[in-house]
Amino acid sequence: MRKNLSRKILESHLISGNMIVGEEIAVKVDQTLTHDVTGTMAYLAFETMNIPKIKTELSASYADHNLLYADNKNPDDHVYLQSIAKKYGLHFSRAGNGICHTVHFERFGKPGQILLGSDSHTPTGSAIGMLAIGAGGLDVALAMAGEPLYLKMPKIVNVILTGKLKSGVAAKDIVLEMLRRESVKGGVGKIYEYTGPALEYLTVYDRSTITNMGAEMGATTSVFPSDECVHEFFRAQNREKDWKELYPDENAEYDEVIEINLDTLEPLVAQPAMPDKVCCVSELSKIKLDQVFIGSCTNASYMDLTKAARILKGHTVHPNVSLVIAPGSRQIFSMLLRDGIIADLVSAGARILECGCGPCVGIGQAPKTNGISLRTSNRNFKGRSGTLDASVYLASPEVAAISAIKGYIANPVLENNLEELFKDLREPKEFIIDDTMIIPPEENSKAVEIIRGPNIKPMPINEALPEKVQVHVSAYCGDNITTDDIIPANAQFSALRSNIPAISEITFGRIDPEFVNRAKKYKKSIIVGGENYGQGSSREHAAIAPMYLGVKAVIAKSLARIHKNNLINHGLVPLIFRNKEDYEKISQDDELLIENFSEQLKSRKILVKNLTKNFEFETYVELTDREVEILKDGGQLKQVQLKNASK
Ligand code: MIC
Ligand code: SF4
Repeated sequence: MRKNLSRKILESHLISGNMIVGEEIAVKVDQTLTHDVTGTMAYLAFETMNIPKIKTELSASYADHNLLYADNKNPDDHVYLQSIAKKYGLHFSRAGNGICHTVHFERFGKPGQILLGSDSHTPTGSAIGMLAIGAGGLDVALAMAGEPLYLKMPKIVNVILTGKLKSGVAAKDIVLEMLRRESVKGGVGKIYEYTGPALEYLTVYDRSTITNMGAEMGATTSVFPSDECVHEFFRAQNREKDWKELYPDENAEYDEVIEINLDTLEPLVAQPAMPDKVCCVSELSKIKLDQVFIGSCTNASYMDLTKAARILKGHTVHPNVSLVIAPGSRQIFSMLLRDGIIADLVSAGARILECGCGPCVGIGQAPKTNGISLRTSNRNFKGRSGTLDASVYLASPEVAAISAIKGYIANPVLENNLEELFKDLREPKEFIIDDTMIIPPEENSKAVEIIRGPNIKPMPINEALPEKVQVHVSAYCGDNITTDDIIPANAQFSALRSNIPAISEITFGRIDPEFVNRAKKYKKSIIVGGENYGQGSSREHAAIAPMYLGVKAVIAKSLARIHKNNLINHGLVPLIFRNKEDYEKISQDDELLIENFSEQLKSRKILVKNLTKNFEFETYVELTDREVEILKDGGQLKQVQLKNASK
């Protein structure tokens, strides 16, 4: 068999299973990453495992999301994470050092390795020829404890890129084109593997924009080969020893093929409020803007911001627009400062934020009432910017910069001097290397004390699966419900990530403010969802908080990969409608009954009685035997507890 790159990496890490599409495989994890909004839960879980040191080759913990210190919560969490890193042998990237995904591939990623991260955009790292995969915090904790990663063998889809982008069209437009074609659920169960002659024109940062937003299609990951361009990048990072060449075999076999001719691409934009609502900028009427944000783990590289600066130089941001910019990492920030680019941005009226996630996830810089914001980030879900009535568009830094000047969403290709403006721009040959904001692991850490602030509450653990579940429908949701809908993120809510009792109070808060009272009234309940339930962020709070409020299971038309795993990990049964029409027959507050739950789970066919409407319908589960056992025990942590108790 002529092997593709993804298969080669998976095979070299295979611990068990057959690499047949859809079958469960277990692979060794070399590296992990966590950050401050998923890390606390991951380490609270890790602490319960009683393991003296992490067992991965390298694990890194980042402080990059919760950077606003409005009260004690975020700084307390950062102190906790730093003490955990010291105790268990992790690298700790301090607040100010940059966004986890960017810093990780700059300083730690290695071609050919497997990285597991408790963030849905972990695939960003696959830009350098590693397989970087997003997961819930508990999966990452287990990987740090030396457990393999279990995943369904994905389909490997070859995306062949031909042609060349014209000036003003960017890597962002390639991935927006993918979203236009594939939709927010088109990537579920797939790895997109990029090849083709156009790769020679795409830098590592361009590639990282594309691998980053593979997450928006629900893909397991997206990967590029480790070619000469990646080699150059490792040289520039002074990490040549970590580089190795990695390509798919010639004429490698793939499960599907997609071709994109870059000559034909135009600047694209994702319209509110889904990343796949993509159209050409030129199709839009002049949409007036209140805010432009250039930043996030998708598009905050040296070249992204340099191109924006070139466009902005000599102009002032439109009087009605607030332009905010956050460099992706301290390395990028330092180089932009050195080369006078920040000065150009500031002269044009840009507001510079610290290196971190910030506005991308509603942590500061919310738009005004009914505000219209254009962003280079990756998600434009309703409410994610911090206000429910905002309309958020997603586009490249080039579109963002020209639009910030004009005051409406504008097409940079129509600016006839762009080619000239970008003519001499090259990725730097050397980067500023300064790891002083990364605290390396400590050798002798036995005496290290874990420091816990008052906001850090223990991880709640589920009960064993009840045999009879007689529950009410506490939430009845439509299609494409995101984990942002289930657990909203913004400056205020993200500060509650280490406190499940507190954060559970905002479950579904933005879309269904009565949910929490309803769930509490029913004590035990079930959620009904449409297609692609739980898409988006990896936040396992979207499983833990409902579990804490007594939710026993979710019945949906289909489920997003990471969220489904999070449900299983925390003991909530992920049921799928056998006949999608049955979804319509159920209403909120209906009383449902499932009997002989564990027996039915084993058969994978679960009959549910609707006691309110007096009919029965069939659901099924796509679970391995291992997952059935986890659910019967009440989740992974409960299972570990049971195993420890029987020793
Ligand atoms: C996001 O982009 O939504 C986040 C915040 O980075 C999340 C992590 C989380 O909310 O726990 C993600 O992408 O997984
Ligand atoms: Fe941070 Fe936004 Fe990237 Fe999530 S998507 S890691 S919030 S920058």
